Amino acid sequence: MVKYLGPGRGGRRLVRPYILWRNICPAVLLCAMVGCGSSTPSSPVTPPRGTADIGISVIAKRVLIVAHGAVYGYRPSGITIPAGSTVLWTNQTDATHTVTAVNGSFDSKGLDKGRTFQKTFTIPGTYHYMCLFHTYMQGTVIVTK
Ligand SMILES: [Cu+2]
Repeated sequence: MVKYLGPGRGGRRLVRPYILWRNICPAVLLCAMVGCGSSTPSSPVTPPRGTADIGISVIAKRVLIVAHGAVYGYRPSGITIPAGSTVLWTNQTDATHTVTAVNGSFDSKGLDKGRTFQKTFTIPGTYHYMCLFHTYMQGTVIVTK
């Protein structure tokens, strides 16, 4: 399933973790995790390591997850970036949030206070995203050519 991704770096980021998990799965999951049922693990996909940052040092846009009293939101909630740009979300609230694409193309998983999530957008289009824990939290990334 190798589709055209262009010369961008986004493709490599997607492939590497997948290959790692394929190598680790038989040894770790079957031996260490008892009764895991061989289902795909969800939380370890986005480890809080800095390895993903090595090739992507330029953050084109920063989005903060903020609280207005008991109401949370992304600020700014709408951004426009050229293709190939990286967006960094930072959770500044005490609550856990996610940055989850409505079309399923990305998902930060749970971000605790102070945690960040970054995504490089290589394909132009409009990406609506939301928080799985507070579905009224919604944002949009418009990626231009
Ligand atoms: Cu939330």
